[in-house]
Amino acid sequence: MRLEQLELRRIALDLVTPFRTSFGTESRRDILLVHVITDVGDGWGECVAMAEPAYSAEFVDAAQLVLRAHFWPALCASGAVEPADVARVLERYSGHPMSKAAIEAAVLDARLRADDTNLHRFFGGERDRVPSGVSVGIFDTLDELLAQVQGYVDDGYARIKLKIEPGWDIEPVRLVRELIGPEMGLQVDANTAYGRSDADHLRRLDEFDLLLIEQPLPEEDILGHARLAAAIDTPICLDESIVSLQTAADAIELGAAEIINIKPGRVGGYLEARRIHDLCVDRGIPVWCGGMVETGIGRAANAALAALNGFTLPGDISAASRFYRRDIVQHPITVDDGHVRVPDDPGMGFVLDLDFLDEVTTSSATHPA
Ligand code: NPQ
Ligand code: MG
Repeated sequence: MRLEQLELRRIALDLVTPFRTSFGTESRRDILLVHVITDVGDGWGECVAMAEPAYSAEFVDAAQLVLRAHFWPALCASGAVEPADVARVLERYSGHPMSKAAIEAAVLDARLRADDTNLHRFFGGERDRVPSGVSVGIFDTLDELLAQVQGYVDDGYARIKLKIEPGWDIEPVRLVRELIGPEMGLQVDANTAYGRSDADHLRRLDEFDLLLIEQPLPEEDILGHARLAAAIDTPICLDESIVSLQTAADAIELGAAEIINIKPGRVGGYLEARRIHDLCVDRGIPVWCGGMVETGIGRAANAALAALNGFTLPGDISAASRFYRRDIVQHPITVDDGHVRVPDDPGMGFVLDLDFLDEVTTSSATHPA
């Protein structure tokens, strides 16, 4: 297809409640949406970069700049573009996986809509609903944490993930395990908050029968994760460290990743995410679909990805209402009986609520091909 115009649109959405992790507290999302117009129709992608470079090096202002000044001109200069071409054309640019993922998603959305199909059919996932987990932030008090967790249990979520950091780990996990009972899936996510010398401390989590501990050590510390995996019983799952198919393969081979969290934004797109899934199936590594507090655009596509058979653990695909009072799509993801339905809407799986989208838009810039 021929690229005709790029629209970079920024929206602002308040979170229903502040979300605190080991790297900061978010109360409001400043989100970049990528809208491509082509000769076969248009498509939208969501960039999951945050306002600050804290979870990873990318941030939303940089994403907008690199897309306008580098990625869009390169794609236009390359001639006719299909979804699989995007990563190839952008390969010579280092980093910026979330920006690459967003424009690939927009091109894929346009292609799927033009072909009157959607991502679920394109990927061929066999399930039409997937178990839904919820990620729970850090609180000032244990009472607040337990009240939040009880609310999510009442909502029917299939598993709980607790954000942890030094000083907020053993006791919160102990109390939540007591609250939810021995059967319900429970896991923790440190977002790189620990160091190699914390192995003895983190081993204390072994008694709580956790599904996994996610990214305890810094992004670059593959060897540290391998050593930690050998030292504790709780399986080590990598998130931030896995930035590509190659890093996934290497981390598995080195024994650093017993489980992998797949996030399309972090690995440069849904097509690379699918390749990582396929690799993990081949290597016998369980995977689950992570989340970046997406709107309905990214949330729908994540559900289609998670319908693939290798996603054997519940993902962080929660109901839109976990984070937002109102979504920018017409059929927001809901949780029923602990599952989210894989959308059958066209393209990447959503129909935009254009009036509400306009209401929350903070800026829009268009760039010709
Ligand atoms: C993770 N996500 O798995 C992340 C990181 C994260 C669902 O736990 C605003 C936007 C706040 C994106 C907080 C979940 C966020 C965010 C955390 C992403 O590591
Ligand atoms: Mg994580």
